[in-house]
Amino acid sequence: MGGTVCKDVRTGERILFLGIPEAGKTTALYFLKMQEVVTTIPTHGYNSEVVEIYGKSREIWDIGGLVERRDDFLFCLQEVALVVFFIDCSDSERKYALALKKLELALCEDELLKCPVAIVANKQDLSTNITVERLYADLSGQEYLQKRFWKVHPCSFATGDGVPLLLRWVDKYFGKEKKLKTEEQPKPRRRRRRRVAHSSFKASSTQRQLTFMSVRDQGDVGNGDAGMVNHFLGNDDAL
Ligand SMILES: Nc1nc2c(ncn2[C@@H]2O[C@H](COP(=O)(O)OP(=O)(O)OP(=O)(O)O)[C@@H](O)[C@H]2O)c(=O)[nH]1
Ligand SMILES: [Mg+2]
Repeated sequence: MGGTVCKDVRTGERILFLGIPEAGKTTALYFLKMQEVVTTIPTHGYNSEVVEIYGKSREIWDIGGLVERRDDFLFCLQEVALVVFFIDCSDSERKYALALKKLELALCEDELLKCPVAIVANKQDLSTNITVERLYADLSGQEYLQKRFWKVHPCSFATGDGVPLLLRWVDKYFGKEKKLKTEEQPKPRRRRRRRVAHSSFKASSTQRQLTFMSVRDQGDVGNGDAGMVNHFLGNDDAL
C-alpha cells in the first residue's frame, strides 16, 4: 500500500503532480509521504519526495501551480512515467476552465504525449460544483487523451477517500504506453458455395433467397461485433 515513509532513493523515472494553484497537489504529496494532512503554503517552484506505492519507491515531483512559464517547468518533463493532474471540483467555472486548459497544454508537450494520466477529481469531501460525470464527459473524446491511458479518480486528500484506488491505478499504469492497434482491414468476403443435393432440396426460390441472406447477414454481424468489443475495451481502458 502507498503512503509509508521509505528510503529517499531517487528512482530515475518520476510521477509529476500538476494542476492550477490550490488544486491540492502538495497536500496530496505529503498525505502520501506522511499519511497525514499537513498545512501547506503555495508552492513556488516544486517539491520532490520519494514515496512508497505498492512496495515500490516512486519519485514524485509536485510542481507549483504558479509555475506558468513553459521554460520554468520544461526541466521537470524528463523521465516522466506518469502524470497526476489535480482538479479542485469545488472550484468556480472560471477556474475549472483554466484547469482544463492547463491540462491540455501540459499533455501536448512532446515529452508527455504518451504518458498515462490520472485525473484527480479532488476535494470530494466538499460540495462539488464540478461532478465526476461532467468532468468525464468534458474529457472524453479529447484528442490529447486518445493515445494514452487515462482515468478520472474522485478523491479527497482530507479524508483519504478514493486514494487507494488512485494508487492502485498509478502502480498499474506507471510507465505504460498504450499500444495503438493499426486499423483492421476488412477481410475479403469469401463466397460460400451452397452444397445442396438438388434431388432432396425442395425449398422455393424465396426460401432459398432468405437462407442466403441470413448466412450473409451473420457474417456482417460477426465482423461488427468484433469491432464493438475492441471499441468497448478501449473505453474500459480510458475510463
Ligand atoms: N477540503 C479539502 N481541502 C483540500 C483537499 N486537498 C487540499 N485541500 C486544501 O486546499 C488548499 C490548497 O492545497 P495545496 O495542497 O496547497 O494546493 P496546491 O495544488 O499545492 O497549490 P499550489 O502550490 O499553489 O500549486 C489547502 O488549504 C488544502 O488544505 C481536499 O481533498 N479536501
Ligand atoms: Mg503546492
